[in-house]
Amino acid sequence: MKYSVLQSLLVGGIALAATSASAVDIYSNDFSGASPLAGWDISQPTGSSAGISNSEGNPLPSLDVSDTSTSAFAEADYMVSGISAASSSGDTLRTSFDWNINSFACSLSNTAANPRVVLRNGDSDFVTLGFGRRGGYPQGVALFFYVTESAGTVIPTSSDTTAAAIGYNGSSWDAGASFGQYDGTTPGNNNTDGWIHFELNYTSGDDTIYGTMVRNDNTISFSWSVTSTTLESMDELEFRVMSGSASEAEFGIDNIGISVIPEPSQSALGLVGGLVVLLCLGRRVRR
Ligand SMILES: [Ca+2]
Ligand SMILES: [Ca+2]
Repeated sequence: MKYSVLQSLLVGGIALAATSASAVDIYSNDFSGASPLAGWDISQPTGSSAGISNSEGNPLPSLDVSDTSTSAFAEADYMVSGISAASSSGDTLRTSFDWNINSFACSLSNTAANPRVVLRNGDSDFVTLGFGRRGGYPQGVALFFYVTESAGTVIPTSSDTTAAAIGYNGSSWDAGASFGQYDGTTPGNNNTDGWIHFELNYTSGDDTIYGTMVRNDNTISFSWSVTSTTLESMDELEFRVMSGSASEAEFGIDNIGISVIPEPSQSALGLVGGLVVLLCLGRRVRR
């Protein structure tokens, strides 16, 4: 009996040791703190705004962007530091957040004016997630989230749909990826079924970023080529939320989480494995 208690303690200790090598939190914000926008740089020219919403959130409150101007856009930026200090070769940077687009209106011909979240490394766009619309899809005009690098080429065209539209394979949409058709000239007529969860993973030194979009019960995977960099050299990662100049939109961001996932250490795994073997042997001997 004493032995099984000891065994339980040891197994618990090993489990703790194995999980303690998990994520190092760098930044998180559910916008419920006393100063939820501390450190954020907000730009909200006439007709657009970015600030805390106490009427929408997952749960309340959230960061809300409202843009009713067809010439201006709102922007909220946060410079995330501490990634380089927390990282070493092989580690993975994980960025996650929830996104809810309540309304969106944009001309089909507009090619650079969508609501989007941009991760920037230094002065360069690292990866962009946006919400846009485009003709030429199986169901005609389609709404979708897309992934690309730079905001300059944000709307996928009918020639690069497979590369950029999330959950589109060139002829059909994955479950949960299409947002259907609507009259894009009127804002306020597009509800995307609530909060959609995004997660982006980038392993130091890789040239691809991997993401998932979870909408209702559907998980849609995507990836995009990025300019290779190391997390050890990433002094600051800018988390940029913005609406589009020529478009109108109202959307929310919530539950931002940025963390570094250490590469599993071979020696640590070996140590855990060895302890488990010793425990099993001990159990046999004592029986
Ligand atoms: Ca919240
Ligand atoms: Ca605008």
